[in-house]
Amino acid sequence: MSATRTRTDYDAIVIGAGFGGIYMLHKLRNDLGLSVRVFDKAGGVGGTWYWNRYPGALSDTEAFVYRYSFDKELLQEWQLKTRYLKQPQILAYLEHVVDRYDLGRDIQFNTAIVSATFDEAQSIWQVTADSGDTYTARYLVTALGLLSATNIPNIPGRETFDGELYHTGAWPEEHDFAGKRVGVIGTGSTGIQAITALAPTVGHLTVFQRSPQYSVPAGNGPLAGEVVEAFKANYDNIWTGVRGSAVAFGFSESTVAAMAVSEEERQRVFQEAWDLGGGFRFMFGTFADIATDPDANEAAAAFVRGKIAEIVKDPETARKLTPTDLYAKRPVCDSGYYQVFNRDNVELVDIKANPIAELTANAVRTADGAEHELDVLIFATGFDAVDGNYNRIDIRGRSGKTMVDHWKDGPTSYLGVATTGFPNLFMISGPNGPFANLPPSIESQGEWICDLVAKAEQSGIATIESTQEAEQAWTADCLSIADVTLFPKAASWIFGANIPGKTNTVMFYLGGLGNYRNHLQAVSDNNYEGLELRSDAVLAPVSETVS
Ligand code: FAD
Ligand code: NA7
Repeated sequence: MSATRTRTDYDAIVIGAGFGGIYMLHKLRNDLGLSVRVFDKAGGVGGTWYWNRYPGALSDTEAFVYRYSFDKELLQEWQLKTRYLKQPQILAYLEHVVDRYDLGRDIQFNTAIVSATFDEAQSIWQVTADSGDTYTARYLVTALGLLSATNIPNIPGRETFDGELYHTGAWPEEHDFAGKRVGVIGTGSTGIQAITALAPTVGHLTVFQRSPQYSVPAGNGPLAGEVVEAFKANYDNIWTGVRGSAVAFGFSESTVAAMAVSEEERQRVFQEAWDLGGGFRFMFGTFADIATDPDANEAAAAFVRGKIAEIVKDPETARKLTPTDLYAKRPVCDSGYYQVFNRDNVELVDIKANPIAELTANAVRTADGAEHELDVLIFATGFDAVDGNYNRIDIRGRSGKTMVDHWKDGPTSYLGVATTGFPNLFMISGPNGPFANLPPSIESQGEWICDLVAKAEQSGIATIESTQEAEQAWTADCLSIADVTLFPKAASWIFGANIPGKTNTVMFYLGGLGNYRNHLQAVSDNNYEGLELRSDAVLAPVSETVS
């Protein structure tokens, strides 16, 4: 086929150098022998773990499965010392993988991609960087990150604030908060981690809480040598279990309904999970229906409320910290979060009851007129999740149609990896991909995409594109699965509810990684049904810049 093709700069362009982009570069370049260029606006690899350097930043997937599974030797070599990994450790791991596979020479940093246009005449993608430079490729892989586009609320007076102002997802290299008056807005997973780590290190900490959280202990700590050895001896089984499970967190998910056991047994199971630690484990390892049955959900929620009452000494603070709604956001865990509010230097402001009115030069002023004076204000206000980074790039597919227009009623996809009208564009963790531990989910998608590209290369297929029917059917499936759960009833980023004006819609396949992988397998076994593989389009030539 190559004789009939005209040259592109690369066979494939990958945007993003986190877990997803690194894996795609390895697969496409090292396994398929394609020429690949990765672009990232960051100054280094790591994605999430490059940007989120705030104090306390930690993966709450346990370390033994928060990693790639493909390199069996590395699984044996890597020193696991603690149950969870802190941000610097995850960054060091990803940097090591990049070095180990000599990937760095094909990654270009400090380069934001601002547009990507599909040239229908030649069946190639042209991407443009913020420098104005353009690059062409036959395949475009978007590994833009599902929790990456920061959400900074447009609070009146933001620009007048004279102190230090940070978002946790764009954390500065250096900071010194010793003795300072620090404020944190947001009590999601990130806020909880940051607040817990900051409290003992700052002068005064003011926590601005809109929604109280159900949080359970993470249970972090050193791993005994025998535990690590057992992981290493059993990795094949571990990964088989992870890939076949729902949330893919490396623990056995419960099959027992919460209301099928006695009250005493329920409390025992909750207490055991509380003592063991882990947010996903508490929601999915205790009983099978915490996320689906209102009574089961309330039982779990009531257990956590009871713990808050036990831990927090001041009754009024405890009341403010106690959620009363469903336990149906991404489950979170902590390293002593509720305990922090027993400290003399920590103050809780309930901004649901008493909203932030404005920022002044040196304070957050709340609706009651109180001025909370600060030297530092930290936004732990989350992300424009899933499609956020897509909307920040001018992506144009067939007939010049923009992705923004295609997704105007909410982002959709076929299997989380492809979307109609955007041929040869493959998404890692695109809309309606699995809601699960991300590394095995990313590997599942990456392997599947790589197999598909290999098939295209071997068979002279010029374009791969999902059909509208397949995309609609996948979206409908995702919606109906979500409706079986309680998650749509809680306002969170999982449905886009955290961003004012964003369409509230399903953005994940909540059917579990195991079922998702079965779908991928069935589609490829069925000659990639739902995708149109066309060889009749004009063939773009194989790139000559093979690395
Ligand atoms: P990312 O790591 O987000 O990488 C995307 C990259 O794309 C970024 O480096 C970004 O700079 C780049 N990019 C985006 N747009 C452009 C552009 N236009 N031009 C150039 N570059 C661009 N997941 C779990 O499974 N378990 C956890 O415990 C867990 N903890 C988390 C904790 C935090 C604080 C956060 C924020 C996320 C956490 N996640 C967790 C989710 C985490 O994002 C994923 O696990 C994983 O790191 C995602 O990898 P990725 O490569 O898909 O995306
Ligand atoms: P989340 O889970 O979206 O949490 C953001 C927090 O910020 C949450 O408490 C929000 O309150 C709060 N928030 C958001 N916007 C505002 C405004 N405008 N005013 C006040 N408070 C606000 O983000 P995280 O970074 O904690 O976690 C995201 C994922 O990343 C997490 O699950 C991990 O996987 C890593 P709300 O609840 O909306 O009332």
